[in-house]
Amino acid sequence: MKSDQLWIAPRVRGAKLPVVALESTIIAHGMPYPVNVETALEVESIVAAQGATPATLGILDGRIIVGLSEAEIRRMGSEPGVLKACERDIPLAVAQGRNAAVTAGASIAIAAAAGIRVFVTGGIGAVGPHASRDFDISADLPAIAGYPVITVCAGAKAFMDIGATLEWLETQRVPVATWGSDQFPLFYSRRSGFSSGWRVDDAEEVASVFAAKRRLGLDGGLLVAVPLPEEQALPEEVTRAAIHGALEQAEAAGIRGKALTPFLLSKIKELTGGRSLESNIALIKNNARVGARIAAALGSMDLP
Ligand code: PSU
Ligand code: MN
Repeated sequence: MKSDQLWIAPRVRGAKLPVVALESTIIAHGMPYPVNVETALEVESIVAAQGATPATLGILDGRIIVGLSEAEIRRMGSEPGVLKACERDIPLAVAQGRNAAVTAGASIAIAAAAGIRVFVTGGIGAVGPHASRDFDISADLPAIAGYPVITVCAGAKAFMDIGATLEWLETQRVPVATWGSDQFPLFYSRRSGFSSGWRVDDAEEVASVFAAKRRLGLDGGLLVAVPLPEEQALPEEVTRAAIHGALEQAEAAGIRGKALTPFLLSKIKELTGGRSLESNIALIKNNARVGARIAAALGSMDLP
């Protein structure tokens, strides 16, 4: 993607502080209004409070915007008909002058074009629960593997196939760190039963491995999975029961493709009596804190 095709907000273009990119699918399709808008604005404040500059990404009227204003975030979160754009949908949204929220993968592509090195989301899309039969592997994964951006998340969304996702990331040369834990998290819950093999306890270590990857001339990104603090996480059995119920309902209703993730998120919310949404809000804020610290650590390094 060419950087001259982006609308970079002046406060992002002129930023003296390191920039952290944020996505908008979580706003338009991942959470209900108005908590979606409130959360997006709070996440921006958290990034700013940690000494970094937040830049929420999205497409409005066909323009790819790096650094949505508060009013633009509100549009994203409340207007009907906002597309969910993964990377392949960006040209369509631009050519047709559409409003589109960008997924993690699309955000990573835009961040790379804008020269932003750190991207924060809630949970990435990954190898789907029936991938061996329906080939549903999120376009988030090849973006993480292909662009020089560090993605900070709470793991893959809980209904993904975590084991297969970690295998995919290894095949595609993505270093995967787990933050302060030996286990890869399960989005709303702290433990998935899988290890990534690399535990980190500080932002400098993440930054130094990314810097080494750049100096070695190796393309692509790095994934950091941050488990929620115990007090805010859902017990693993609550998450697993809700996933099971939600997947059954999706199957019965024949939900497929890009509609699946928003459907499952909202069913899981119903099945947990709203607790999953609370965890989702807590985890994105937690990830923002970690992402801003990594951006600050990177900011003091010389990166090729
Ligand atoms: N994280 C959340 N909620 C979300 C998403 C991430 O906490 O809704 C979005 C991201 O934009 C991610 C997308 O890219 O879900 C994945 O969709 P799919 O599984 O269809 O690729
Ligand atoms: Mn998918």
